[in-house]
Amino acid sequence: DVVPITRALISVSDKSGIVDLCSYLHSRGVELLSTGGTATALRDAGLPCLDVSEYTGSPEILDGRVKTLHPKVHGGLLGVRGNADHARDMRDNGIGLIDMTVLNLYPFEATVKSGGSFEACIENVDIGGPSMLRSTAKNHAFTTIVTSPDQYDEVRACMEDNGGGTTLSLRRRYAARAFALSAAYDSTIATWFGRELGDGGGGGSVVTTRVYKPEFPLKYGCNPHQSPAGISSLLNAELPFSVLNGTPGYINLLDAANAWLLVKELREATGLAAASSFKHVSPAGAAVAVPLTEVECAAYEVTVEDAARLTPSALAYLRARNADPMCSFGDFAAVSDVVDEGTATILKREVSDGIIAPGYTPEALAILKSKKGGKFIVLEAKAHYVPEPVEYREVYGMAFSQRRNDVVITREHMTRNVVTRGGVGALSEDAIRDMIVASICVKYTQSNSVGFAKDGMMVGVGAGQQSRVDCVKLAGRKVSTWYLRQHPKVLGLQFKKGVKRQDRVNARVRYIEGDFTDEERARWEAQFEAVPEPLTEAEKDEFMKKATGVTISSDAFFPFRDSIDHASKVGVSYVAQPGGSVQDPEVTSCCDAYGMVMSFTDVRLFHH
Ligand code: 93A
Repeated sequence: DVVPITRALISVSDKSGIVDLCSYLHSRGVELLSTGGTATALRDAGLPCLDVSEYTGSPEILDGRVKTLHPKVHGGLLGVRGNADHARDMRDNGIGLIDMTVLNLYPFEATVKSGGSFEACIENVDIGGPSMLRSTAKNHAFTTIVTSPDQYDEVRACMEDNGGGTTLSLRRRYAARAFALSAAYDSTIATWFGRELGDGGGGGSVVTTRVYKPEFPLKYGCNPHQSPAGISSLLNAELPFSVLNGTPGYINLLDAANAWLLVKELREATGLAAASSFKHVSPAGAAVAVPLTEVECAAYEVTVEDAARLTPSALAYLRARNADPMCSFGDFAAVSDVVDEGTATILKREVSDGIIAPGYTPEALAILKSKKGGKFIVLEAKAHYVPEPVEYREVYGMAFSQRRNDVVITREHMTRNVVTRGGVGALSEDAIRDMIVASICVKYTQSNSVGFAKDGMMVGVGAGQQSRVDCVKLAGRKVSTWYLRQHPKVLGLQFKKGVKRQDRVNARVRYIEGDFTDEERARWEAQFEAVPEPLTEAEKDEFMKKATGVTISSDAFFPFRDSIDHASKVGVSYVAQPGGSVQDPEVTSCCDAYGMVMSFTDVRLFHH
């Protein structure tokens, strides 16, 4: 399998590392052929090399457009060793064998990114490079194609171990990478061309191609029978995170991507540390670091030791996880800031699948790695990752493309068109913050969605309902539950020792709901030291009368006033929605009647 290298053709635009590699090749007695700029670089470093033009007997012509496109180059690369007919053809035409090509292509993408003119971009479409790349890769049984400086060390090591030759396995791997590079190069050109012709890269008459490189296989997709499954990144890009611990699954990664974007945007919009808790690709909770009240500390079971650990990240996480702790069971969490020991300690006791954050202190990482018998998923988000502006997905054989939802939600959206009576003057700073928090939250919630926020924290998220009013009812029920978890009777529940954390969470919710069957009641009561007094409807209503200052944000307009009527029952004072319904005037006067302040943001935030 080992083929010795006797002659190599070197033609690189990116010249990093090339002198080192060629010094090595020279030291092994390899004859170097090279093109214009590359030859100059090698000679400047004192390495002997033969110009391709001299080798072929044909000068570089047409401003370099034709330099290696010659039978002496391609014949030398494509000739099958040991084939008598090929040997004869080569002899008759004065063609010698070339065993290796070291090459990288004209920087087309960099030219586009640096704002090069149409003509400059076209001039940077490499023709001779991809031709040599394909010839060498096709004939990989005998020839070695090296396409990136990150391969130079490995090539050198392989030659060193194999008496100056390369192995078939290395040549095959490099050939596969070369073809992928060639495909990605053409794909980039095709996509750019499409955009230049005005199709936005997203349809029209011009073909848009994408080339992905597999990153890692997934155990299965949405369900165990959906195998194989995997995760890929664009060939010229990278994944937006790295895996520090555990094996993420398909839904974990969908959760992680959305959860991370949500906290990143919350952080940027409010300047506060943020956290989110995702289940089935919608947030169960999300929050920014606002201090807790004493009653909240009791309701969220914050211990005296916890109180000492409440860094901004820990605070944001505690709030996000305690918006709807029943739904957050087995969640995927995201934190906007470096995760510290305090946050990790508080997270460790929750039942959770994983976390994504921009970094971890060594202490925090050690704590998280020990969770779930070592299987807790820890992802490190690349904070400065910038995705392509157009995103794609496939469903039932159709490829959908759209511009990413890159709208930046700001206070401007909340303040420029306050349509209710008091105008913008009726909005407090806290209300503006909560409108932003709730709107960013619905941006990453499956539609239809509404979100209720209070004190920088989501206190009820309604996701994936076909009617808006159902969404409001569902999320409104969560707001009531959140409030009633702070009722003295709930705080006073005396659990027996040994009742687990999540069972306590669920038992409190059932106490608030109160609709037990006889069977269920007996089992529920068994968890307490003494049978709790019921929490009556009258007591709940009385307590909820104190609810106020809640914000609701909706991902699209309210088509009827019914949603506002329902929202009024859970203390809503502020409303953010895009507006644009024929019933806007009725909805506005309804808000006025309840004394609510409503902003039209003019941005619809559907998410699927
Ligand atoms: O202009 S080309 O399309 N025509 C060619 O015949 C050719 N041969 C090599 N581009 C060609 N190349 C490319 O030149 C290589 O792919 C490489 O990127 C670059 C190296 O040029 P130089 O050695 O002059 O810096």
